[in-house]
Amino acid sequence: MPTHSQVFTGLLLASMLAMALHALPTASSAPPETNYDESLAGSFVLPDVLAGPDEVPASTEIAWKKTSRPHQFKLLEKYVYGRKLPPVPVAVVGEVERAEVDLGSTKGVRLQAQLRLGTAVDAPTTSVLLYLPKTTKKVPVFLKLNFRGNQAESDDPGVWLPTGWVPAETRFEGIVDNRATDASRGALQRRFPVASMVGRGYGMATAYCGDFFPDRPDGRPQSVLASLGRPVSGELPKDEPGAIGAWAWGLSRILDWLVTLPEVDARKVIVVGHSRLGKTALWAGACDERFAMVVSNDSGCGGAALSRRNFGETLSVITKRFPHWFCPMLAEYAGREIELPCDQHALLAMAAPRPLYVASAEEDRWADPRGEFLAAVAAGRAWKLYGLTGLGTEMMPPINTPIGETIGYHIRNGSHDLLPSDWTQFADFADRTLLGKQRPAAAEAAVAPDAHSSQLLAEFRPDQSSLPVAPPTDAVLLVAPGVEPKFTSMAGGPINWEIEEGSLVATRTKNHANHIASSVMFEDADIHAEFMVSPLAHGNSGLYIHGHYEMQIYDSFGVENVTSQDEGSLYRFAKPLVNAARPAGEWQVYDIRFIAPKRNADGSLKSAGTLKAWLNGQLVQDGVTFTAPRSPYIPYRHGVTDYLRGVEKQLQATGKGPLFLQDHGSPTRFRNVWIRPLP
Ligand code: GTR
Repeated sequence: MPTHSQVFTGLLLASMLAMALHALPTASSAPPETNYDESLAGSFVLPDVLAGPDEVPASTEIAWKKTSRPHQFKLLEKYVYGRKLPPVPVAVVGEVERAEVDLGSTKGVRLQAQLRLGTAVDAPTTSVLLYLPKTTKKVPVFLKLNFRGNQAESDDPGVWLPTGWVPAETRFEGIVDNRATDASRGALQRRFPVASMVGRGYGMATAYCGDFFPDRPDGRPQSVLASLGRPVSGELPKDEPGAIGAWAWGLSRILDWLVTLPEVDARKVIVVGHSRLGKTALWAGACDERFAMVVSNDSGCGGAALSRRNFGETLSVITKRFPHWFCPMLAEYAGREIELPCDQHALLAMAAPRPLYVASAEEDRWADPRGEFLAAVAAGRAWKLYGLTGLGTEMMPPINTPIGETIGYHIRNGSHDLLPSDWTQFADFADRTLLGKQRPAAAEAAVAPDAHSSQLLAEFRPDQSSLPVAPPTDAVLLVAPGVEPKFTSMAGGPINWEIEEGSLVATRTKNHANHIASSVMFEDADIHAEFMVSPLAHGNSGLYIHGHYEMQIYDSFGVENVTSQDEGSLYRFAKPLVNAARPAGEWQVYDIRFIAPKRNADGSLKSAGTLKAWLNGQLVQDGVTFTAPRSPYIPYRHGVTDYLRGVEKQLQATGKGPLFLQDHGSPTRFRNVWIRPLP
């Protein structure tokens, strides 16, 4: 399955999106004119994110740092968030309160501090809640603002209640007359999974956003802005910061304090935010490069999503409903986003070269997941200047499949929220990018195949001298003359691939998920398949062994520099040793000896998988090893059904799985497909 075809990329995105669009309800709060039609969102040219004041794009890291980044930052100040606010001295009022706390299976330390922001006696204050692992080492810390007070983030009865105004909503209990009460404790703790994160070695810090700017259109006089000498009434300068500017400033002031703590690794504080506070986290990361990593969760319009896409929430809607969030200039571009000198990919690019994580949710169309993804793609050029890979792909991944190198991205199932499963991804990403831990897959890759397998592979020399090959007597025939094909559809029912002249022809579908799965399950096996590629859709198909590892079928005849996406490759693992592909329209043959990865009873890896493959009489794979699947299109992810979920569970439990013949939009023919399970 190649990624180098643009047409294919577009088709896949469009079809994935089409599926998502049909499956989901429209947001109830959406005004009637809200667009959820992808065909009306699509075509625009983004401003050049690398451009400097003279329009010249930076081509080096230095030019970016010195010229283009400051220019893009100024555009974001002027048109979106207002001018960055200056720092003030931060001091703890009284003492930091410390307490040992029980966090389920781990013990931790809870710190609470009231910080004075400025030197005046009546300077504003904020209360910071910080949980730390019990260790003598300096730890990385996640910092986020919250919507309803620290008490809502944790059911720990020792957490201080905020004393100021808190927004009340009927669906949110425990806020009485806009004041937090005990009944609101823990109401949002799903958004702040302290036990699991502290258990992983991270500190978790939070403060209430209303300490800096009460989140309402008339909140300005009660915000920190007056203490900073900013106007809080009357007509405001066009680039006057609003709530997001004040919240981002607040995050930096908390950071001022965090970096003084001996327990905190000052170079590893990660700013995180959800929704409007996700927009804020991104802006905070842009304003303050001391944040080591930036995480946006469902930040949408005015956050990670491109404003130029006319999809979900728009600038018209957001600047009317929340006039206090941005600078007054932004509202002037409502309805004429195309004229904005910057778009939100510039906001993401501000994080470069630091690790950036963008998270979306499938049902959160209001926040335009695809617009968030595309902004991350477009921002990647800034990382490239540093020799770093951002997302590493332009293809939106399937649901619940995190991707990326220095920019991470996932779209999970479910609705607009910040969930423990999102946090798991943030921590996995931070583990890798900030703490230098290996990806679990890479760690597994260090596990070698079973010693016995090299002997098994050495002995494997199939006869491919003339086609068709007669099956050995002990083979299980999956496709053979006079035999009902032993395959099911993705849903476990009858297949709809046609039989023509004794061979089975892949039925082409647009979303490339009409694979067929063998009803016979096996662990280690010899696999034989004869096939003929068609010139249509690059002849793309494949043998998806166990649904995890794909021996590629592709129209690669004559290709000089074959890659791990050409015929003969183990897709995304290893390119073929030689190009043995025959032209479209000729019968070809694969023989594969497949040794599956083996797991211990606790699920840990005992030995890696390996295989040897012959294609048309030539050796194309010789002992490639594999563990975690590498393709986001494996049948258990892309187009998955309940039946396949069951198959994957069985595979995990027994080590036995099916052989899939892949539909990739090309009418590939198959005949003489058999397997010989190895003892
Ligand atoms: C919505 C708003 C979004 C998002 C969200 C939130 O009402 O339209 O931009 O920020 O609130 O913060 O939960």
